[in-house]
Amino acid sequence: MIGVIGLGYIGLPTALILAANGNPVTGIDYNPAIMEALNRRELTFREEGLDKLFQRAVEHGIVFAAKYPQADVYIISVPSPYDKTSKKVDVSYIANAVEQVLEVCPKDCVVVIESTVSPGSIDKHIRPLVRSSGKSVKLAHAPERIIPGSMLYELEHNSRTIGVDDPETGELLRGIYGSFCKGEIVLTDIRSAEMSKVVENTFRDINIAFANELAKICRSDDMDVYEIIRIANKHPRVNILQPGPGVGGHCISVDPWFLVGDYPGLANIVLAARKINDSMPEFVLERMEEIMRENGLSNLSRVGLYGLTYKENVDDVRESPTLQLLECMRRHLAQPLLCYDPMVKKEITDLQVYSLKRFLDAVDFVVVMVGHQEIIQNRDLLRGKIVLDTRRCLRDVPVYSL
Ligand code: SAJ
Repeated sequence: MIGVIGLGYIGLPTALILAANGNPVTGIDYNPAIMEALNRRELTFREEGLDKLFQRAVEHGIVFAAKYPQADVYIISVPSPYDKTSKKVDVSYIANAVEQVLEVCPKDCVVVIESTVSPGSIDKHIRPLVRSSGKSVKLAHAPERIIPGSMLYELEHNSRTIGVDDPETGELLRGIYGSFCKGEIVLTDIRSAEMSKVVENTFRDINIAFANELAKICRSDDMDVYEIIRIANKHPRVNILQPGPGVGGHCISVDPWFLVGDYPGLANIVLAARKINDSMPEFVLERMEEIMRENGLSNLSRVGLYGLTYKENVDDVRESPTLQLLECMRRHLAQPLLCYDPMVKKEITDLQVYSLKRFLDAVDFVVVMVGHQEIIQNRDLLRGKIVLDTRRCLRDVPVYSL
C-alpha cells in the first residue's frame, strides 16, 4: 500500500494517478476541509483532466483518511517554504509528516520525499529523525517536476529523478513511479536529486530575470523588448523567455532562495535574478503611473487589475505578481485597486468583483496581469479602455506594454 501525505497541488494528482494505475493508495491530509471535499468526491483545485483522473482513482478504490496508515511506501508532498529572514528551506512540515509516519510505519518501509528541499536537507534534518526512532526505514527523494496547467501530461511524460541510498530501493521505486510515468526514470543519490530539482527551477528564474531586465533596459531607451526577443530567439542557440509582471507560484519564486540561504557569497547570479524578478511588480506600478500621466488620469478608483493568479489558466494565487503589486501599493499607502480574476471565486483582496462585465464597467484603465484565455477571447471588450498588457497576450487591440 502507498500512503500519499499532503493532498495539495502535487500530492493529490500523484495519489490519483498512482491509484488510477492500479496501486492501492491512501491519501492523507491534516486539513479537514480537504478531506471532507475529497470524500464528497469534490476536487479542491482546478486542473485540466483532474476530474476524470479522480473518477478513475475512485473506481480503483482510492481511500482518503486523516489518520496515517500502515503502508509499504509513503510519499510526502507537503509544503517546503523558505524562511524569509534566513532564506533557508523550512523543513518543519516534512519533519512533522515523517515523525507521524515513524509512529505507525512497518519495518523496512520506504519514505519518499517529493517536496522540494535544498541539497543536504534530508541528511541534515530527516535522517536524524529516522535514526532516533530506531526503526529500519529507507529514505528517498523524488522531487516533483510537473507544471500547473499541464500537470497530468507532465506527470506521465516528464523524466523523473529518484534519489536513493541503495539500488534495491531505487528499483522498487522505479516500479512504482513506472506504473504511470512513461518518461525516463533516473536513479541517483539523494543529494544530487535535491540539488538538481532546485537547479532546474533556479535556471528558469534566472532566464525569466534576464527577460525582465531586458524589458527594463528596452523601456529606458524606447525599444520594443518583444520584437528584440523574437528576433534574438531565431538564433539557433538563443531561447530567451518572456518578460512579465513578476514571478509567482510556490516553486520558481521560492526554490532559488534555498541556494542563496545555503551558499551566501556563492549564489550571486541567483540572488540578482531573484531581486530583478521581485522588482517587477514595482516596475509595473511605475508603468501604470506613466500611462496615467500620459492620459491625464488621476483617479485610481477607475483603474483595475485583471488577474490574481500567479499565471494563466490556473487558480493558484500563491506569491502572485498581482498580490505582490497590491502589497507594494499598500507600502506606498496608495488606495487598493479593483481586481477581477475569472479563475478565483474566493475573496482574497479588499476590492474584488466576480464578473468581467462588472469589472470593465467600473474601470477606464485595465492592467492585464495574467493572460487567461477569458481575456484573450473577450479582448474586443477592451476597446475604448486604456490597457497595459504586462503579458503581451492581447493581439489586435491597442495596448501599452511593459
Ligand atoms: N513566467 C514569466 N515568463 C516566462 C515564464 C514564466 O514571467 O517566460 C512567470 C509565470 O507567469 C509565473 C512564474 O514565472 O508567475 C512561474 O511560472 P512557470 O510556468 O515558469 O513555472 P511554475 O512555477 O508553474 O512551475 C515550475 C516548473 N519548473 C520549471 O519549468 C523548471 C515545473 O516544472 C515545476 O514542477 C514547478 O515549478 C515546481 O513545482 O517546482
